[in-house]
Amino acid sequence: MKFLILPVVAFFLVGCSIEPVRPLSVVPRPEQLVWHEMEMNAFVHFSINTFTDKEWGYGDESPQLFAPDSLDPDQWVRTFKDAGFKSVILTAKHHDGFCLWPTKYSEHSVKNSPVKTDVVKAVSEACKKYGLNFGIYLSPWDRNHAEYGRPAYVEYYRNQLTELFNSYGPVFEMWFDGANGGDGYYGGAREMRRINGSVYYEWPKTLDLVRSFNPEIIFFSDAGPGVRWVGNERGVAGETNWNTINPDTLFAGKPGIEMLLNTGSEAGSQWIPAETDVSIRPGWFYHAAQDSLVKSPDRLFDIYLSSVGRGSTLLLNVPPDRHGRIHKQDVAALQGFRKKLDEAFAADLAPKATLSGESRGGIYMPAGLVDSKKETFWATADQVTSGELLVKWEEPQTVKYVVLQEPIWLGQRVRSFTIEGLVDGAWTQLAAGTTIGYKRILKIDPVLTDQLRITIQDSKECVALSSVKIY
Ligand code: FUL
Repeated sequence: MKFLILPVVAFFLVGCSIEPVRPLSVVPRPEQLVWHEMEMNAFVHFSINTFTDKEWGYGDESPQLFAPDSLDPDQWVRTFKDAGFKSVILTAKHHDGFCLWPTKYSEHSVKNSPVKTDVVKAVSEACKKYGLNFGIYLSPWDRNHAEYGRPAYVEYYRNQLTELFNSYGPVFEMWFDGANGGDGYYGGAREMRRINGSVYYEWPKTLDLVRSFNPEIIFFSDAGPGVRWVGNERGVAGETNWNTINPDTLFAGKPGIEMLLNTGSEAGSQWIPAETDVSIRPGWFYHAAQDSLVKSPDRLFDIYLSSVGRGSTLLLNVPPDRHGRIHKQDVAALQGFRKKLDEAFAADLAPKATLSGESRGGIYMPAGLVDSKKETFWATADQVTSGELLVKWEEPQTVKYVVLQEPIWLGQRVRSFTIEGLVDGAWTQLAAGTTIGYKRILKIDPVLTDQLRITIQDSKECVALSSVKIY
């Protein structure tokens, strides 16, 4: 009996003496954590523009023009699933006002097209079939609607949200596009209608309405509140990328706003991470003339490194063609991209190394970086805001990528770090960076080494890393 009890008591005493790492004042909500873990989502721009070769329809296009001859949302979602995407966000309505579902609030919809298929339903069902989350883009700017710019349109917009959430849930992310170019058809008025977006749409009321359908929904808009725009459409998150930002500093037209969105702010009052939206083609919609301009697997891999690899989430747009299918050029690019991901991150070298470094002990030892348990990770004692981690192999290894993660459920803390390798007996810097956040992928010139030194030079509070992977 004694033998059993003593180790248990000893473990209990040691365990008790180690204070858990305190969370910072700004941390993600549980649904934001889930969003971070998704890493790659697909965006689908499909509308009447697909058939008129436009990016922004004027709003006067006849629904008769919407005529895919072999519409196949199952093929879209299967393609995304195979490529590793975790969700699909669909343009249920773009700026031209054409609705991809048979809404009862407008005649400008698929119900008056030759096809009649409820595309929103078909995509949401394919998502269920393949185990992907489903998200909705519903353009606030509507160039078709006669009442746009007046209170009746805001009511129409809310009615549509209610209809969508009641018919096609669950919806994990709601995408509110900030664009408003002014002129449009507007029920035949054909005029300029400028609005003050933050006042006109009465967003707080609309968000409350949507939350009544799904309290955990992630809202995208340039300024959040769920996730923010990354500040460009090139697929590039900030090398410094704080998940925190002050939302009241984010207003359209503010000088430098794109840069601020790109980097976030270290002292930000809210957790509003950057979502990196970019298209696989030059345009957001399909244009046959761009078939030869589909981004290559190499280019997509670079975008992955500059988005997911910088602690952001990638939202890659892949627009279906006029047949209603993902074009073979795009399918091939996605397959090549998947292959590159699988090859680059095939075998993690970290678990076969010995990891050492000063820690606060208990469940916070370096070994916790390579186990799959979330609650064990590497952390230093309180007040110790820098630290060194030594990674040592018995045999030299060729290293090409280092992947670091912070336990962001406790906030984001790392301000700067370096990675060095022992090459020909001397420590050589291989990479350096500022923020880590949910994930940071460092691509390094392939190097043969039996030791790496990862130094967290500066951290907001005690150092904490949740995972290290080496390829
Ligand atoms: C922009 C829109 O104007 C584009 O057409 C596209 O939908 C892009 C994702 O957002 O603001």
